[in-house]
Amino acid sequence: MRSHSTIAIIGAPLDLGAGRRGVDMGPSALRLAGLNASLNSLGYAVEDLGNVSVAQQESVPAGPENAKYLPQIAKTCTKLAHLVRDAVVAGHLPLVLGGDHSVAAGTVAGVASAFRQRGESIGLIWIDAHADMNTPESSPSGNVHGMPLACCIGRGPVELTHILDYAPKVAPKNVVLIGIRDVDESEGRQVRCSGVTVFTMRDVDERGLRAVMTDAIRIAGDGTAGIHLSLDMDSVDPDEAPGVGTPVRGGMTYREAHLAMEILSDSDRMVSMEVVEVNPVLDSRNRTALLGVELVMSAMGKRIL
Ligand SMILES: [Mn+2]
Repeated sequence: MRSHSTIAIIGAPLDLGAGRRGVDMGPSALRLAGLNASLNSLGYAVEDLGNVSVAQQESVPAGPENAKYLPQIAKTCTKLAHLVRDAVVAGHLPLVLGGDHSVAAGTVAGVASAFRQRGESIGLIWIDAHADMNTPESSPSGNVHGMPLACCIGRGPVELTHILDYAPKVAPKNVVLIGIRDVDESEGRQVRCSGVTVFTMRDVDERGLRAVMTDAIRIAGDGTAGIHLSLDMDSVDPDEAPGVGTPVRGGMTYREAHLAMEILSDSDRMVSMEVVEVNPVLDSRNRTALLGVELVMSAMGKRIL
């Protein structure tokens, strides 16, 4: 018996947090890859809420050099947080389609806040090539998509840490970062003192994904009402997922990525999910979005047999 029968899809075509353009087409690419019908085929009712509105990059000032487009990103993330919270309160499983990874500040705020109203907390599994734990003070680029995990644990610009008026959204002891292989130097210091559990690609190589995911689910699930999965498509090796803004060699294989989703699905602890950083401009025949849909399917319970 599944704990959710309806999936609420919310597109967040945000590209203001990324250094390269095109990621705003991510939600279209994922829908075009057959997302909604695929979820239907697994037996879910799908409620597609469309896309949240996003400012057009050409029509707004870039704003602060160390956190570009911060006011506009905060506005979109706040709208997204409300939609996500309402979906959780309605008993649905929200599935957010990015957009660059800064949308996670909104998604996580919405999910966490819905459970907080019931006196409960959530855990967070963040699968990514990067740590996304920069702050405006540490960021070499000023691109906000390198900051959302820091925001979720209460570090960073108040416009993002305090969406829905409180922080942190998730306790660091319930946050697990998996798959990283490219960390900025000053960001690395912030990761090490954050209290977040990190499994780098070396851990995945040495211990295997089964062991890493088992630990991750235990840590993110410890004392929490459920787990949010934030899946950055750049976690997968660029050979399989070329359509991302910041590809890094040495990522998860096709099967490792599926296995991570299958193990999380088996746990029945996932309460919400997002897929981010699909960039059709950099992709080849939409294969990164097609893989994204496949991974969503595995996370939502599709089995080989
Ligand atoms: Mn990311």
